[in-house]
Amino acid sequence: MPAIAEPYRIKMVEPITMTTREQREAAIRAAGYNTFLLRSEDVYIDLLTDSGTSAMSDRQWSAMMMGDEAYAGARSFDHLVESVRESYGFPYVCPTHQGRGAEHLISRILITPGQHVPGNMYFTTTRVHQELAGGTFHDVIIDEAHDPSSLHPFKGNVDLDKFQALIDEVGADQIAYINVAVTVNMAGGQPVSMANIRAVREICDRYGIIMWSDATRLAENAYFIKEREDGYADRPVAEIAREMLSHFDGITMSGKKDCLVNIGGFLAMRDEAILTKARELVVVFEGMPTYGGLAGRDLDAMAVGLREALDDDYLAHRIGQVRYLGERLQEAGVPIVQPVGGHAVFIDAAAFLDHLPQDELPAQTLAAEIFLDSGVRAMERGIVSAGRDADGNHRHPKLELVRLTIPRRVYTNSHMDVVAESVIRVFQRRKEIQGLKFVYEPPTLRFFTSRFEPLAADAALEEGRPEPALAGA
Ligand code: P71
Repeated sequence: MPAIAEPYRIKMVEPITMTTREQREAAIRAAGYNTFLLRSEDVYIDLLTDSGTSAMSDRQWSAMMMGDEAYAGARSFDHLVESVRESYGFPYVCPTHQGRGAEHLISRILITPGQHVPGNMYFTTTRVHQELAGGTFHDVIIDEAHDPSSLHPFKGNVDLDKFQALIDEVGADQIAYINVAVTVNMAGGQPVSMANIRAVREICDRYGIIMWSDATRLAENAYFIKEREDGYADRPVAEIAREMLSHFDGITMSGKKDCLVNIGGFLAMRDEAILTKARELVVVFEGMPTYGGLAGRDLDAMAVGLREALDDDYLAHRIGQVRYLGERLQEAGVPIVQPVGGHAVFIDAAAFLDHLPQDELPAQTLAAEIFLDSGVRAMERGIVSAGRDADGNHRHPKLELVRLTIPRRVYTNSHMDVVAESVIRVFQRRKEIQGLKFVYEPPTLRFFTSRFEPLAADAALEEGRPEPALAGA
């Protein structure tokens, strides 16, 4: 493989701080062992998320300077609509402050309480809004998605039999819509094939079911289709993305990923009746239908960014960088979700810390340990993220993962080397690591603000030993 360098050069830099082990111990303790609660200043390499963390291009910054901040009728909105029409092929757009704003609106519009919403694996904010609207989420992703070692090239695919079985069970009229995520975040950034999208469309047409997409990482999905699906190798990614989206009735978009902006989102659709409803709701919850809670300059940055993200050279480097980190970890025997996905390397924390039962929160523990080792911040995607079911019990997801999420256009492969070395160091002393327990848990989306303590503190107390250094205060 020839080396792929960044298809851009650096015009502005942001210094980052390096910390001592002592400083990191104090920081993670103050954060209740939750990497969401760390102060960014205490973080060396921030792989918490690829959401809103992209570096914008000079073209985006100059578009921002031209933003139209009129309350109504701003031309920035027209720029976004033009860009979405051209790149995604949807005639109608309703901006929102970010992805979950769009999820809120579409859930209210399409779900009648009591209805069902199939999807290819859950996403936290998506499912919450479906449930708040009175819907019940059903996972219809293929089984391979739940198996970290399966090498299926399209682990995001919808299992057509599961989808059909749900239709047979509840009746097509009780299905509000199907939500197909491209790529699937919680499965490890795994793509959906064009053939699968077409097959889902056929079922939807047969039963009159609305086919929606969470298109948050659609550019990365299109790149995987180019790489892996017959007949697409010579097609520009932008064209593949257009074809993918041509099968959907509409999308929710978190612009913070594949629109390369720090804030923003939107709904886009073909049906004018859905647009009308979205406009009725957006004024209540977000802002005027022409700005949806964003500044004019944010709309302009998004209009430019969504085109840039569909560039073949950008994507080859982007996906290549994520893969580079994944391969370094794999060579050292660190268990990761395979194949490496589009936006992140997911460490299989259940296999990494196989001496910890899931109730001792292996992924939360591992994320804290990686931070302690090097100041690299990762994110828990396991039992803590999955929350509790309607009866108040922990959900036990099959995947117990730590996500090393790569921001777009921000870090170099030297940063990836530092990350790999740190994870490998922690791996080498994994047997010494003890789990965590909850000390504070909020009622919804608990991963954001929960606080934890090391179980080692309990054990030490019971045995009358002094607490280990990390467990105090
Ligand atoms: C990510 C995020 C941001 C996030 C959200 C919740 C918990 C932790 C971090 C956001 C997504 C997403 C998909 C597939 C919708 C949203 C919501 N992802 N769909 O991965 O990945 O978008 O953040 O703009 O509201 O770190 P929003």
